[in-house]
Amino acid sequence: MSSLLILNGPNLNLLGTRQPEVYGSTTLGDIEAMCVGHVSGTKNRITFEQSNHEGTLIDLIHSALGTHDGIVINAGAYTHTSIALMDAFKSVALPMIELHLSNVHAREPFRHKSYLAPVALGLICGFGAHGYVLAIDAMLNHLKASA
Ligand code: CA2
Repeated sequence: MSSLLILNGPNLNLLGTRQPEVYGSTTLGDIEAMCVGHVSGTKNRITFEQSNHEGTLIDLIHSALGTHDGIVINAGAYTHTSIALMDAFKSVALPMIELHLSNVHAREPFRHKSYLAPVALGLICGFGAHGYVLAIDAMLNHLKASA
């Protein structure tokens, strides 16, 4: 059995309500239900969180130690700016997957930089909401293989 923390950063609470041409029409609530449904019937568990605040995300990463086995994060724009989030992942040393709905490499150059990528197990981007399911499966597979 594995326990995963799925973290969502700034503005992702607005998913499905604005810019559907970029981010789709699925809400974050729909994505959470999809993730919960994906692990239901297994012994694996997920906790789904969203915050617009860098410090809150860092607190959640710290509290994952001893509680969760791996973290999937869509850090939103903090991906491209936050050394503090990178340090938090370095300090807890839990396996982490960086996730984006959009293909950040096909977008503006400032979205090509990630402070999280160097400390991530791997990256998933460009598959919209389905990326969350891909990330859960990738993390569960990694945890099983390294048990
Ligand atoms: O593609 C992704 O998942 C991103 O992490 C989304 C971030 C963006 O800054 C990253 O470069 C890529 C933005 C999230 C904003 O979400 C909104 C959703 C609906 C309406 C407005 C913003």
